[in-house]
Amino acid sequence: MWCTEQGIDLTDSSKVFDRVTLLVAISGLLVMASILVLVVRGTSVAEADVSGAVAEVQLTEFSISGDLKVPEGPVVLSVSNAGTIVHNLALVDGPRTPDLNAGEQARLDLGEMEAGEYQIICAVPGHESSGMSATLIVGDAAAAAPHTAHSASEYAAMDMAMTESILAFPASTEGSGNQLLEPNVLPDGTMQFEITIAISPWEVEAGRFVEAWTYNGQVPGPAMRVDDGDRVEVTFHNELPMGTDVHFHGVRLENQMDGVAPLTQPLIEPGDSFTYSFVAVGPAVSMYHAHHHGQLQVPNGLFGTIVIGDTPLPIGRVIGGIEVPEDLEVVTEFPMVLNDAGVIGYSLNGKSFPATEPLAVALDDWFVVHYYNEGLQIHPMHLHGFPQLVFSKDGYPLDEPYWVDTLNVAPGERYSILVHADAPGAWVWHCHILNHVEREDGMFGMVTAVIVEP
Ligand SMILES: [Cu+2]
Repeated sequence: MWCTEQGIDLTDSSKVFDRVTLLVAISGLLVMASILVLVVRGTSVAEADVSGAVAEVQLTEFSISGDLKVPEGPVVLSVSNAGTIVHNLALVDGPRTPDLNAGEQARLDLGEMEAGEYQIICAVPGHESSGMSATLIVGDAAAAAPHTAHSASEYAAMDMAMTESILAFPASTEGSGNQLLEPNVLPDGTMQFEITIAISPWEVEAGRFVEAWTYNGQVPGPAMRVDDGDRVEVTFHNELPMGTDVHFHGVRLENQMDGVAPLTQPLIEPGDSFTYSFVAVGPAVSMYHAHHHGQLQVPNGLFGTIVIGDTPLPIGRVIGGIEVPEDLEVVTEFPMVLNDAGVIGYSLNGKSFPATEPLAVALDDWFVVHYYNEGLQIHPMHLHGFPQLVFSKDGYPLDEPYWVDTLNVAPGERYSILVHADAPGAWVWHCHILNHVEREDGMFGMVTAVIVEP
């Protein structure tokens, strides 16, 4: 008898009664618990189905997607980081999730919300301007559809804003980047440069100052120009609140000068200095920028250009039926450094339109532009009026130069182009991703112009 084996004496009737009572009680509890689970599950499913108040939102590089239309009332976002790097989700001027590593989730309780459009962004520096911005529509979707919501007076205001923003060009601002840095020439001919890295105010557009991360207080940092074969020493003094390093992107040098802490050198700690030395190998059209936390430091302003020697031009050749004269003189070499993130945002040479610098030339001049993309996105650079002859990629002269009117420049890439200014006028020059250059309050960002005097 199993009960006896378990030590219960079946001959004792009171003990048997106790045991039965206990079993009944346990069974009852289990049934109650099951009912409770069903009720709870039923309630939560009903809430999601009927009110839609818990919306699923996914974060990736660099977009925000998911259920971005929710009913009026209490709104809770279930936020998942489906990307590969850290993101968060913030209601502009409202609550935000903690930083979420790849694969992590969090709930963002936005409380009671009235019908309308609300902006939600990733607040990690640089991510909003890279595309992590979306509109959360609360309530009647029809009331919030962006292209039907404008009244005639709102369209008229948009017309005026666009006109005014364009007429403000070129707006003057404090500071300009790419200033030629004079070397100290040592007795043995070494070209010695000194650069201080610090956070300094930078006027991106008229009246809008940001806390930029700068080389010698400029964005882009000072331009360095050396000859093929020069011995070069560049000393960087770190006055940032964090460590940094400097990678010479596109310059041939020894591994220990490659600027990748802690792999090739120790981190340059705050208050410390580091000297990079190399023998310049040209021709090169190159950049220098932070490598350590580049996702933060570079978009915020830590980038500059270094050109070694002269890249040969395809003079005296006929390319695509167009002759490039043997005796042409290049009137200027214009650096065009692209950025799209961080505190600087969409910009050309550290400035946002209408504060961008126009390029002024005379009729029939030939000029060279070096494009450098230090941003996080591709930018198809379109010049009105003139074809661009691409003669060098990443500083390497092309055997087969080619003509374009729009040139796609990816992050890290450099292209060198030759232009013949053979028609007078103010010719707009801009990235052709239209929301990199225009928004409801007018033209901004990656636009400038070539102004050809007759
Ligand atoms: Cu662009």
